[in-house]
Amino acid sequence: MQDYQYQFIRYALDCGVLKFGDFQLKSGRRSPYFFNTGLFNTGAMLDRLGQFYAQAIIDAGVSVDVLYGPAYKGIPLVSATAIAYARMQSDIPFTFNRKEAKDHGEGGVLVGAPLQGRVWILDDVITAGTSVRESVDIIRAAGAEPEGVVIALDRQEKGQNQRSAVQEVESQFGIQVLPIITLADIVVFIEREADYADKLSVIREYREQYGL
Ligand code: OMP
Repeated sequence: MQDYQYQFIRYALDCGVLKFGDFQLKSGRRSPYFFNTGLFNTGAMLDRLGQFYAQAIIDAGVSVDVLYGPAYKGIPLVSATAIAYARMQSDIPFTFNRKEAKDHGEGGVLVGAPLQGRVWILDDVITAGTSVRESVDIIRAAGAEPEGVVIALDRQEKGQNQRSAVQEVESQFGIQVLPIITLADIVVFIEREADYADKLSVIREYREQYGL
């Protein structure tokens, strides 16, 4: 694990974004941990979050022409990441969508730069992988091709069949998934940090049940 990934886990814990407890997931699964990126909710936190996303993209060495943030949660993500990426690497365009199409003024569902070239989607978490499809459809409808999706956390869970949800997303849409961290990274962090040692057994049990 890279140093920035370790720092990201520590930062998520400090901000209350990564929590341990008993949580019901969108997929219906009950999880002993939850990652709520909506709690990166001050200007300084968002600034730092954008830097982590930009770092993950730079670290992967991928080429990006446009960043795309799906409404609603992706809108601050794409804004913060575009700012951080401009400071750290180069100035690139970004776009987001509206949930409701606008029938007056400039119209349409897309706001920002035209979608063209290598488009990277910015999302929060992949568990079962259901939320990526909509973004892929919107990008293709605009005549562009999604290249990949950057997420804060890959929970490394099974998807619809025996592969991981991320592998399913990658093969179904022909795109790359780039997580800042994975559940495996969180496990390494817990193993190293004595304060969280009591969380290890429940996380391991959960992994046995839903992980690969
Ligand atoms: P999938 O669409 O099943 O991959 O679930 C991902 C979505 O679940 C995210 O976009 C969140 O809305 C939510 N989620 C989290 O934000 N954090 C978690 O740790 C787990 C989930 C979840 O419900 O699975």
